[in-house]
Amino acid sequence: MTLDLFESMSSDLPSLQLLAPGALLLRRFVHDQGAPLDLDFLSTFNAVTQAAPLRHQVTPGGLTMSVAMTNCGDFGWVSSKNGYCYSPVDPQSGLPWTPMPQAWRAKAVLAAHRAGYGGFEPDACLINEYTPGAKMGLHQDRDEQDFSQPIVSVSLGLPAVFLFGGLKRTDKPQRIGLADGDVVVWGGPARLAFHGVAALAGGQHPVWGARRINLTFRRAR
Ligand code: MD3
Ligand code: FE
Repeated sequence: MTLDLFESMSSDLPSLQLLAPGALLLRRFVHDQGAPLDLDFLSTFNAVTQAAPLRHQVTPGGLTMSVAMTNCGDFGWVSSKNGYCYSPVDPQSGLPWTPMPQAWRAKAVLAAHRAGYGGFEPDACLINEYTPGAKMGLHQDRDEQDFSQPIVSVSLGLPAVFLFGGLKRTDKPQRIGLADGDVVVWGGPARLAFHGVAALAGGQHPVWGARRINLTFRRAR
């Protein structure tokens, strides 16, 4: 069930949809402040991914992920045959991750605030790149220390179908379309929900090309 908290009659009112208790969708929130932002996001993204390139990580089970990932911020989420963890350095270079861009952090903190989560202090930003066919299986995000802090996700580029399940892996997931500029804040009872992303369809986005980028802002430590 999707509950519209604000009717979309006035274009000045932000769209804020409750997906489930604790999970709020802010449609096109990234674009609220005008057009140039798209290209700012792209050039910042290019700088961050040049410092720490996107890479296909290996799961503890030995499978290579179809989603390419990198990070910025004080900590980055890394996976290897030995397990998952948040690391202060990029294992590929041995260097610290690029600092979280201030403009990105501010957007994420503002979105969390709008969704009712004041005092969000992200210290990690995981960057996921989906090309056509890439997907993410149902999982929980439990590598963070403080589950009272939400996760803020920003979708850019091609649209995707997000799978939003319950607290048990077997709960049937809702399918939610997420498009360029959509932001979702996952906190409270939604924080430990199972979730995933269906295989990305093909297409071309005018700014991002044939891919979807997802940024997730987290409090890791
Ligand atoms: C719901 N990424 O990186 S973001 C991930 O679109 C991840 O790339 C997906 O799941 C993506 O871990 C989904 C939305 C998201 C992120 C974290 C959540 C939804 C969540 C944590 C709890 C519940
Ligand atoms: Fe996740």
